[in-house]
Amino acid sequence: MNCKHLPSLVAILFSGMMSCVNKPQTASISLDNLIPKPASVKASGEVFELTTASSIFVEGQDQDVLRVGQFLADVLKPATGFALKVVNSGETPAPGNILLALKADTSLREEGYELSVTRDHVKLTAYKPAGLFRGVQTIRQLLPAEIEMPDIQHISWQIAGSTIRDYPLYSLRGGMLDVARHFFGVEDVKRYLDLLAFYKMNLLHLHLSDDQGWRIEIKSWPNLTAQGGSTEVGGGKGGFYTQDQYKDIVKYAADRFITIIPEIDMPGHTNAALASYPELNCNDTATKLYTGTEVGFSTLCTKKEITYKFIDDVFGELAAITPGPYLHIGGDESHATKKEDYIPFVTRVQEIVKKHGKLAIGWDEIALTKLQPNTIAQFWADSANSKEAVRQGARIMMSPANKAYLDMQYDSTSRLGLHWAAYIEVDSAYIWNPATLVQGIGYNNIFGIEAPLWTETISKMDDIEYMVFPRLPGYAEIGWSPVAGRGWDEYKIRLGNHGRRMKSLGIDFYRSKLVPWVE
Ligand code: TNX
Repeated sequence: MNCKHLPSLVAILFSGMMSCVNKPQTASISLDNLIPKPASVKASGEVFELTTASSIFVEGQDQDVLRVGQFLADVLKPATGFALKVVNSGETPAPGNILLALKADTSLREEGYELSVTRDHVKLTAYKPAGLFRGVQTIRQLLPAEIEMPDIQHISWQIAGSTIRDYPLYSLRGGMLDVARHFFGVEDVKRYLDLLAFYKMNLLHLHLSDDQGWRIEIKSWPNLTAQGGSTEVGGGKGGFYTQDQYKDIVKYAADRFITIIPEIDMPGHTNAALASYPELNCNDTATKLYTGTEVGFSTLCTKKEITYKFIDDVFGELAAITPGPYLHIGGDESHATKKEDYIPFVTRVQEIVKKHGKLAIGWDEIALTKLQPNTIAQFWADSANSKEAVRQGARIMMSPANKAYLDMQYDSTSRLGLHWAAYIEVDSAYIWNPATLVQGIGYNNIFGIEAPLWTETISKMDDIEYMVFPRLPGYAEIGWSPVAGRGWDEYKIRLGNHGRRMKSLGIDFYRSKLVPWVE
């Protein structure tokens, strides 16, 4: 390594302890660039080096822990070229190894973890396997950014010595992907799950139906996908997930400790269903498929009994393949449904969800109805609705459109996206606090935070990545990290340093001028 070319202050910090001669290549290691920022970090001043001789020791017999160990081995392999062994053993590992173990510290709850890195070891402990998985993401981010490259990098794999104790602020944090306006296949969804997991998010809401498309196989109503899944915005060929493919997505998510929340939007946003089955329409006539981007023109026929049989069948099949506790019922922008029809409809749909053993989530308009205990309202636009939901004892999923909508343009020059709610530059996306945004909705009322990506203007994975990055890491931090000790001026430095990491992950992110990118 050429000492003149140490890339950053942080590397210089550690260069005192490292020999500048005989080291392969630059290693920029730092404790200062983690996103989301951990609850507490103490530097030890030592450096651990991962080598081809390292192994990952896993304590105990928990299969999930073993799986997390294997996940770590798998993510470290491409760039290091090391075939790290996962060793299930009770013995104390010799120096140079990584250890993963559960411990009976309930204060770490579901997702917290402790990480100790010394010259001799990397020791990751948690109360639950999910905590180990979140901690594994920290290990990835403590290694040089090249660790995310898909091929072998000849550098030394050092980790800055530290003690980290970390846990999330909110228990649900994630994204929504609209696969209805444009369809995205299983591989795209898996990549999105990988990227959510990298930033310690634990929820993916899939918007599975809308005017332009029905995207999930329902065996008792096959025309929903045969007809309703056959197109998308712009008239492309659309698509849908078979139930087996959906189960594969759910499993892939569960392997990353991510919950899938499936949404069937109703009574509005239903043209794809109305075009597939004439009997769902009040006039018994199927509508035409729709490939435009207007909203608010469709409605299920709320007065017909067959409508509730349809919903019962759809939610019955969906509940059977969704292990997570939630079903999203939509409920937004039902401008074609009279208010006096909307209220009994949503009331009854909540009962159907309950009958199938699930909890209902709906966009904030559902607060106009009587909410079942434990129903969740998703705040997107109307604070009065959301306050009404709180008054009824519901909890709020925070997705304010003018702060958290990933389909909003960054500025007026953005090549993709809409701007009806706001232009959302990277600083604006970061500078807000879910617990103080709406008067009367505080920390204890908040169920989680979610950044939705609507896809009227987005038709391929590259476009998804351009809109999602670099805003998503900010949402991940808002959801995970304590408010004290972080702020835009220091965050933008950390984000800038993630430029190389995102690039290594193959993400073509928006290079906001507000961020000092290091690539
Ligand atoms: C509003 S947000 C919608 C969606 C659109 C989105 C576009 C919400 C609950 N409904 O149907 O896709 O705006 O930004």
